[in-house]
Amino acid sequence: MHRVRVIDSHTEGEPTRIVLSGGPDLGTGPLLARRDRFRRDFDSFRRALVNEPRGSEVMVGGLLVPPVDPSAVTGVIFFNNVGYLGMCGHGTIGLIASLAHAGRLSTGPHQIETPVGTVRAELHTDGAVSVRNVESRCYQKGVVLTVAGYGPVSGDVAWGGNWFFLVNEPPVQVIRENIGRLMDFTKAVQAALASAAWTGDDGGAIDHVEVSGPAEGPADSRNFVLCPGGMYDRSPCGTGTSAKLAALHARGRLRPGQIWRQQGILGGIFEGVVEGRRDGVVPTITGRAFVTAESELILDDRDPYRNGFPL
Ligand code: PYC
Repeated sequence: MHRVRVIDSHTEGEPTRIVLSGGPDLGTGPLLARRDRFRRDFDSFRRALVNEPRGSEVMVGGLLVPPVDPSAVTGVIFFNNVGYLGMCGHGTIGLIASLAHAGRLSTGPHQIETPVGTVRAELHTDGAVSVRNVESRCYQKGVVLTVAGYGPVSGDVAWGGNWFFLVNEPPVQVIRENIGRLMDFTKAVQAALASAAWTGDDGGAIDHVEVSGPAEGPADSRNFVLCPGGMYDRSPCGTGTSAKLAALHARGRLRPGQIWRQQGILGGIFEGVVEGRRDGVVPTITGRAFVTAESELILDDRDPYRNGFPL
């Protein structure tokens, strides 16, 4: 019997499961190397934590690891139903809410190390969390991808802690009633990206697809984000919003300091703002998370589904 202590939360509807104890020991050194070790030696732990029957395909996990720089509150490696993430915006908001719930941090700014860089997260007195993300950039503007069943689709390729293809004029209206059609379209885009073997400027796979359209109420835009494991983000997606802000800035549609309210497909809003940089922007995303459970998971060696269902 192996026991794992976790705190679950959701950020604008998107779930996060933070592993407080019972996770694999990944040793020391850069977080990118520790992420590779996680993938190589402990991938069954990832599957056990986030997939059914203990989790759900949409859940993002976060394994806490000792930071390289002791002034950081923690390091974290985010993972999902199929693999590992660079950064995760909604997950970082969930992480801060979870650590505050566990009495491990209080209001104010905190440094968090991720495999793609250190981010700063500030817990505000009203419970909202602002995440100053890694530097984000628009790598390609207006590139055209041929998508089976849809024809040529124009989009921008941008980094916000993960790689995104941002569709410029989606053929499907971005409204909740269209989630099924948005899934079909973005999965076709994802397949086209994979078969074209397009990558970001660091060779990383462009594995997230984001479409945007007009929003309701006080937001500037509403999005729908398809994640690599074929699930859609219930929140406006922190790294997706960062990539979008980088693309807007590159197109001259967003000034440093100007507030952008990004709505997700379920209606939740992240507020974003950027600082200008030579090759991109540093985005800060603000949102809220709520703790939904603190529990101990049991991984029983006799259980045929100890590590989730066979693929
Ligand atoms: O909020 O950055 C995010 C995220 C990435 C994948 C799911 N959520």
